Order: sequence, then structure tokens, then C-alpha cells
Amino acid sequence: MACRVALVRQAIGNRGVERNCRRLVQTQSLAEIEEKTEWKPRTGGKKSGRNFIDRMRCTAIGGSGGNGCVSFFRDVFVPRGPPDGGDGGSGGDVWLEADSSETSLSCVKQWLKARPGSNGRGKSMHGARGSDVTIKVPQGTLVREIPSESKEASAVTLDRGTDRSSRFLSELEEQMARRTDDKAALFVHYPRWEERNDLSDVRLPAEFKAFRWAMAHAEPLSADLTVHGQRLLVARGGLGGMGNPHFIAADDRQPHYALRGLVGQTRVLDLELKTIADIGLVGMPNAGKSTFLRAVSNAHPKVAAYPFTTLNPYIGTVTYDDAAQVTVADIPGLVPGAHRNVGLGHAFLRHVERSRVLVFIVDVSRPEPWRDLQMLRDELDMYRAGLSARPSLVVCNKADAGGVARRNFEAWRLIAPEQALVPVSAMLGKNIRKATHAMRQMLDQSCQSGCM
Ligand SMILES: Nc1nc2c(ncn2[C@@H]2O[C@H](COP(=O)(O)OP(=O)(O)OP(=O)(O)O)[C@@H](O)[C@H]2O)c(=O)[nH]1
Ligand SMILES: [Mg+2]
Repeated sequence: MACRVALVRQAIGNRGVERNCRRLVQTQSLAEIEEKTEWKPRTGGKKSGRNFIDRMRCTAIGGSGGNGCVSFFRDVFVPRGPPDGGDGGSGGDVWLEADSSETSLSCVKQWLKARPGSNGRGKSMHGARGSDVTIKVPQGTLVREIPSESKEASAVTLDRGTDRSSRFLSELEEQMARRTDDKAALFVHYPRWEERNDLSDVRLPAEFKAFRWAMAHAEPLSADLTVHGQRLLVARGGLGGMGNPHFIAADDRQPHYALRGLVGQTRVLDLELKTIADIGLVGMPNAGKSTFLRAVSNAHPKVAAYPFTTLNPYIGTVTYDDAAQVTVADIPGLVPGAHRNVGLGHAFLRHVERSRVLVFIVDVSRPEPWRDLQMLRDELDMYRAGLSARPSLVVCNKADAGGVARRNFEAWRLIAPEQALVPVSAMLGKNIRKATHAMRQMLDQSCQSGCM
């Protein structure tokens, strides 16, 4: 019975159908089940890992501030009361927050917009502040602003197409330009008072000027979100406009104008994910990296007997007897010429670039496995000079693969006696403890020497 269920699972390729299958197996033959089952292997979607994104460009736009209100107190027998227009609420801010449960930038949208503040109202009612937007990004996300005058940012601006957000952005820019050139455009006027209002002597509030100055002189953003919960303000919401009571002056007790809210900050950002793991696994396709990660940690990356099974990085946590935990990153395999984009290229190496220790997984059953190691080291150096000089350990996997593996291993030991080689069989779980112990030792040594 159990054997039949296993067969059905294999045939249909979906673990979720096991319960249904058990029921079906009792009454029907395997052929009938295969014919009638409508389950299909899942393709695409977040869980299949095809949505993995580790580099992207997005635009963050703070919410616009609400306008101040022009209003006057009115009551029975009070036909010309004092000004009582409320201030507009500030626009919401856009934040990025590092979250350990996120593994990819696929959750980040291209346009990150916060809500605008509400306009002020009569009877001194101030507008509500626009709500902030917080976007969760994986730990290890590098944030870099592309200055608006740079070619790259203008390319983004030109390439907006007909998207609604792009039109929105163009409108914002137009508004901004209008408001900086024309003082009158900074104000809202009482109905039919536009011509009568003389704004030449009106002094803008200091808070308003300070905000505009801060926006104009903001430093280009550059940050690294490494710690869970770390937050970064990427676009400030615009300041809310001031209501007409702010403009009462000795010669004008009844100002018929109020300040408009300012548009929020707009920033074009480059996000790059560089996974943070203590140890990085590097190897050729099919060397057994994922099998090794499964054997040493709690991760369950896919394992199969064809190259490039792993298409995006996986992180596993190794827990030692003393409860110490070490994170290990498995990345897609490297082939000769990866630096020329052969195979999956070497772009995924950015995910082990921050690892303090590298573990080379070499298939010892292949002829002359030491050449594979040399190729891996060369590819690392071609990605980033000196990367292969990082503290490393060589794990000779598939040591269970008969006499070939044993002979290769012995030959390797003679060729490079100084090389630390750990023979393991990740599939059978042989010598895994020795490998994890060696990994921990290397990590401790690298911590002591402060190497990174
Ligand atoms: N005999 C033997 N086979 C192994 C061992 N480790 C892994 N394999 C087999 O090697 C094949 C590839 O294993 P994976 O773990 O998917 O290899 P990988 O390096 O992650 O491959 P990519 O993800 O394609 O880069 C699978 O069929 C494994 O069962 C081992 O210790 N001994
Ligand atoms: Mg793999």
C-alpha cells in the first residue's frame, strides 16, 4: 500500500495529493488514477522560486501635503469673524524595512507611493496626515539613489510609457516646477480673490522654507539594510500647507489666501540584494551543494540529477550542539566561463560575496577533481579579485561513489598535501559532522582574525 502511494506521488509530482491518493488507491488502479487526476505540477508562482529578484530599480514618491484652508469664522451677528482656516496634513513617508522572512526583492513594486495629506478645513480643522508606506525588503539589501540629473535617472523618466503612475509623476513634477517659479502658485485663494490678493510682501513661514531647502539639498541616499527591523526613510512626504490664520499681519487682518501643501520627495532607487550568510557554498552544477545543505541544515532546496536544479540562492541554518547557529547560502552552480555569462553566469556570486567563509563542494567522483576546484577559484577571482583568498574549506562530496572517488581523493591528497580536504557523502549523511565542525572552526578563526 505505502509503496503504491509512493508511486502515485512520483507519477503525479505533487505531495499535496497524498491524502486523496490514499483514498483513490483503495478503489482504483494506478493507471486509472493517473488518467483521472487533474493535478498538475506547479509552474511559476512565488513558491517555485521563479520570482526571485535580486536587483531592481524603483521610484519612491512621498505623499503630497494637504492644502491650507482659507476660511473665516461666521456666526449669528458675527458676519466678519477672524480667519479660522486649518492647516493641511503632511504627506506620508515611504520607508524600507529589512525583514528576515523576506528572501527576494520580488515583493517590491516599481512605484512606491505614500498617501497624500488631507486639506485643512474651516473652524480650525487641520487635515489628517497621509499614511506612511513601509516596504519589507530582505536583509542584505543595498539601497542606492540615482541622482535625478544623472543619465540613468532621466532614462527612467523617459521610459515611463503610458503607465498611470508615470503620468502622476509627470504631473507632480509640473506642479513642483510651477510652484517654485511662481509665488502665486504656492497659495490657494479665497473664491474670486485671486486678482485682489497682493502676495508680493507676504513672507513664507520659516518651516516651509526650511522644508524646501532640505528637499533641494538632500544628500543622495546610500544604505545597507543588514539587521532585521532596520528602517530607512527613502522619500519624505510633503509638508502640509498653512491655513490663512498664519498670514495675519498688521496691515492685513483678513488674509484671503493660504499655503498649498508641498509635493513629496521623489527618489529613483537601485536596490541590490546581497544575501548575508556566514558561509557560502560554491561548486559546479550537480556537485551536491543542495544535498549538502539539506544534510547540514534545516533548508530543503530541490535536489535532482541534472545541472542547474538550483536557480536561486537558498539559505539554511546549521544548529550546533551548543545552540550556536550558522547560516549557509547555496547558490546556483558555476561552469567554466561563468564570467562570460556561460550557464547562469556568475551574478549569483553576489550572494556569497559577504560570506566570511567559503565552502567549495567538489564532486570527487569526477576525473581530476582538483581542476574543478581551480576553475571555481578562477571564476571567483574573475568576479571579484581576491575573493578566492577568503578562508575556505574543500568538501569532497560523493565519496561513497566507489573506487574512483577513493582513488581521486588519494591522488588529490598527494598533489596538494597542504589543502584541507574533507571527504563526505552528503547523500548518505557520512562525515557530515566533521564537515560542520571544520566549518565552525574556520568561522571562529575568521572572526578572531577579523577577516571579511
Ligand atoms: N552518490 C552520491 N550522489 C550524490 C551525493 N550528493 C549528491 N548526490 C547526487 O548528485 C545529484 C545532484 O545533487 P544536487 O544536490 O542537486 O547538486 P547541486 O550541486 O545542488 O546541483 P545544482 O543545483 O544543479 O547546481 C543528485 O542526484 C544527488 O542525489 C553523494 O554524496 N553521493
Ligand atoms: Mg542545487
